[in-house]
Amino acid sequence: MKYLVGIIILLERIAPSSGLTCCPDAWTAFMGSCYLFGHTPMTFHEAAVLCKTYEAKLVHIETSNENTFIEDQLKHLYRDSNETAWWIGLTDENVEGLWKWHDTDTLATFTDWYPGEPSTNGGGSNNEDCASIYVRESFHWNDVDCQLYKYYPICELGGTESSPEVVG
Ligand SMILES: [Ca+2]
Ligand SMILES: [Ca+2]
Ligand SMILES: [Ca+2]
Repeated sequence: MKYLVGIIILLERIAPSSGLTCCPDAWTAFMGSCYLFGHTPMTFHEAAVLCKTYEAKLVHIETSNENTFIEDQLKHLYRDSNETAWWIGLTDENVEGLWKWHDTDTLATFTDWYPGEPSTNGGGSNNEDCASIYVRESFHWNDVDCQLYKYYPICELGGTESSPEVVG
């Protein structure tokens, strides 16, 4: 019995709060991923590079739950820091109108575009290839020029892109 208790204590030390996502300082856990909300505005590609330095990615929002979580966090940031626009890792830079998650080349299945967005899918005179979340569009998504604007990065660590097949 003593040994068993010892082993359990040891396991707790190796894997603290097992079952919960363990995030680095300043990152926020949600459903198996960790998120970092950057406070320096930058271009889409700068944001993607920044996330990579953390071995993370510019956030992939794949579900309505994840979208609601992000939206709630951004509402707090807007209220507390007056930040107004953020990059998410979605782009149609490669093929106009094909919105893919940056880094993995996976087509977006869940989206939360603001009405009328994305606005340059047809290849208008503007070049709006990167997705953002903007306060003025009620925290819904909008495609904008990737280089012209400096928005805040949202990095995501973990999260399974190729989630294991559900057997059954
Ligand atoms: Ca995700
Ligand atoms: Ca576009
Ligand atoms: Ca747009």
